[in-house]
Amino acid sequence: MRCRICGHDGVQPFLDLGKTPLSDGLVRPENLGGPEPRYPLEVAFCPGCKIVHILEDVAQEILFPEDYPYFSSFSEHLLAHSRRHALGLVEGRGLGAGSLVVELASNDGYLLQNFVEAGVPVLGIDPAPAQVAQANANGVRSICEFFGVELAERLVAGDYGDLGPLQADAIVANNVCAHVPDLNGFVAGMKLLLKPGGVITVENPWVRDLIDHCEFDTIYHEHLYYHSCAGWARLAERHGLHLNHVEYFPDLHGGTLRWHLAHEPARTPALDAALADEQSIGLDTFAYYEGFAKRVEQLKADLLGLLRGLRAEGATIAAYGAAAKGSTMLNYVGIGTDLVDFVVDRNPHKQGLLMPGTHQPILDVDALLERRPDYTLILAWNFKDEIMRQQSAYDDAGGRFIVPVPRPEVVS
Ligand code: JHZ
Repeated sequence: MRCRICGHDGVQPFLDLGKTPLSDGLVRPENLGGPEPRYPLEVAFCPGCKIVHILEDVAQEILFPEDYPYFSSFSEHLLAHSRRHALGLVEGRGLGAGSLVVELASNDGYLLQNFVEAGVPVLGIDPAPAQVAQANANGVRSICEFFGVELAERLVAGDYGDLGPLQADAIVANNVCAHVPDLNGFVAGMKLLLKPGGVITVENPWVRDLIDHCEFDTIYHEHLYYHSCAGWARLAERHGLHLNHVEYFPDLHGGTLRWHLAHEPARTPALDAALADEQSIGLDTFAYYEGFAKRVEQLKADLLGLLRGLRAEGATIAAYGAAAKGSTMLNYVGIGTDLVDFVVDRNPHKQGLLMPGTHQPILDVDALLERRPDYTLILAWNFKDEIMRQQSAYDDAGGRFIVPVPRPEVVS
């Protein structure tokens, strides 16, 4: 019950999703029937630092094994968003051949490749070996490491391979600050690595959208924290950084904020407005989170009712997206192979494996047209527009989609 970030010993739980398997722990068919550990998944609000946490700490080596299957490059929407972000930094900060951009959790180089194209030197840092190998093969210089103060110290001192001493003009940390147990060490490391006058941008889904749109499935063991402006203002202050600006991307991952931090103060009216807005709705108080569990239970009942009803009528149902959030959805709601036959996903690293806990086989997306399930539950609902556009032939052939959040709905 002690907060990992500020040490407060009275964090307030508000949602218990029971024991679930690891969301990216896709099962090899040959291991079916073997042990598949489940871990408690309970969420709490910290009245000290205002950050929402899960209570369970699964070891990083277990959460992020060598064969971690998430590759960022399978969504056109995310690639386009990342390109705009990169080009915006190049132009806005005047980056060029003499600059350095460091990305933390750079995955397969999906974002940094835009800087490389623009002639800006980069360094990607990510603990997943296959993704780092892919990035390097694509010409995006990357190292395979977990980031924290120690690594930052080595990089700044020039004590890392032949990299030489370095500091960054821009540090990008997208969808990683939910994943790091020692978030204080991570932020302190970013501060060390940042040149005077440089900028840090951090993107993460906004906890307000999680709560308001019932995006409970984005809660899983990899995601230790659920972020807000109120939380980042305190974190930045604790580490002697300035939180200066925030941008909102409502259609990315269910609602994403991008925070801008620097050594120097340059606070914008947009940040002031966002902080005031969070305060006015009480996002920095426990009351905001109290009714959430009931709404999650209702969504579970509605989705189960819908799927069982369709099955009772003889309909066949598949799912789209072997996403980590898909695993929370299937396991918490209790959607086994009796309701959903198979899951499709474009990522070949996921195909041929089985969903954690519920064990639907993961197939190539062509299976939708080949097998023509009557309904397809979009587990990667954050990309629903892109997926439905891409699957227009399935739609034309009479297939229908089910979008599970903010409330289960059949669409076509
Ligand atoms: P996706 C990811 O979570 C990873 P996940 C991570 N845990 C994180 O923090 C959040 O994002 C923010 C597939 N797909 O990205 C690709 C298609 O097959 O929403 C993915 O397997 N065809 C670090 O795993 C999955 O769907 C498509 O056209 O919950 C989407 O997973 C598209 C667009 C995606 O999130």
